[in-house]
Amino acid sequence: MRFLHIADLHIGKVLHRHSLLPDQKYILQQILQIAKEQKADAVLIAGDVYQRNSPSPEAMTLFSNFLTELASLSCPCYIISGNHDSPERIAYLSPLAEQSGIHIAGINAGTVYTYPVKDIYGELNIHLLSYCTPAHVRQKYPEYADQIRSYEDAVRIVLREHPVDNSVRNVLVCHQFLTGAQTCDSEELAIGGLDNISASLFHDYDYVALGHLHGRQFVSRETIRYAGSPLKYSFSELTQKKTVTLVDCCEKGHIEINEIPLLPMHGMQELTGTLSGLLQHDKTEDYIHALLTDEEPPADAVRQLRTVFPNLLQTTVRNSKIREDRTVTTDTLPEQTDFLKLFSEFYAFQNNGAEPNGRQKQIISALLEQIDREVISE
Ligand SMILES: [Mn+2]
Repeated sequence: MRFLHIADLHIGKVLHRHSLLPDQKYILQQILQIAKEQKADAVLIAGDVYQRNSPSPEAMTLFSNFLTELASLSCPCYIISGNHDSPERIAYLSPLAEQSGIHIAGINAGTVYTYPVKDIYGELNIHLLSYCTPAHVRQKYPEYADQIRSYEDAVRIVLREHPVDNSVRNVLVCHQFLTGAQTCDSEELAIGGLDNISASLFHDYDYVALGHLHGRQFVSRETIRYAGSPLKYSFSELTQKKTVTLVDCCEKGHIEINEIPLLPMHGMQELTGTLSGLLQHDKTEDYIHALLTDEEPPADAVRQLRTVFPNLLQTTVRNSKIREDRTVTTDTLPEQTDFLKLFSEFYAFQNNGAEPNGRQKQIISALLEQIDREVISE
């Protein structure tokens, strides 16, 4: 049985106010092409189909077209909902989709849906478990409610209540945060990092197709893995390679894994330099984060940069005034009340020791006098 494992499509994602829908259409087309070329027996989508729980009509149309094309290839698809998805919206029309080989486990959080399939090696069970929280599982299993204090407890109970037949091969599709996995900026994890669970919960499964984290990786063993998002969804993913995971489940105990690279419509780069330096760059359609090092960047720097980088998404000024390692402490409050002197010290701190010039001092003095007057008159 040959699976194409993908996850975290985040259809409808907007990056720095730029819609990625055309990029997503492009990459989904590539995924269809890979499914066709590799003769995949099924596609597994491990959650976060959409960016928002109320996806836009355009996002829904894109996904609908993707599924329709998969069905026309007679390639079954198994889908779970992630933390970004609305389970009900993901499962919309699922009894009808089922008839075309599109299997969607949306509603009833904390429920494992099992689909038995067969190939030349025998039986294989595909288990779908959508994203679930301790609250979902307490509701599903009120008799164990007081035992469910963490995500780990929640997933342990769900899997315990759904034992697998270990004489056959078992594949689990799920969307959770595994302890020890590498994170990046575009994921939305629970605040405080309390949502992680141990890979040891998956002991009974031959392959675990994970979604949630956007960097492709395996956790604990090669067969417990995140496919990663198909596109870079933040500048923190600059150096990540995006792939789809091709999984060959041969006889029990024998799994082969290959990662097939995805080629995006736009590259992504972070460029550091002065405005005049960056303007020397060859024109590129890549998504750009420009880090300007000018001490006084002109007000229209972004407009100028766009002539070379039409897809400039972010501009950050990183000069001596904006050093990240500067900390101001207030352990010792100044005794003095000469505010002009205090301001001059602050100015020097911000400007590599340079004093404010005469004109600047005049402006500050005038402002200080005005403040004094207003405080007195109150
Ligand atoms: Mn995600």
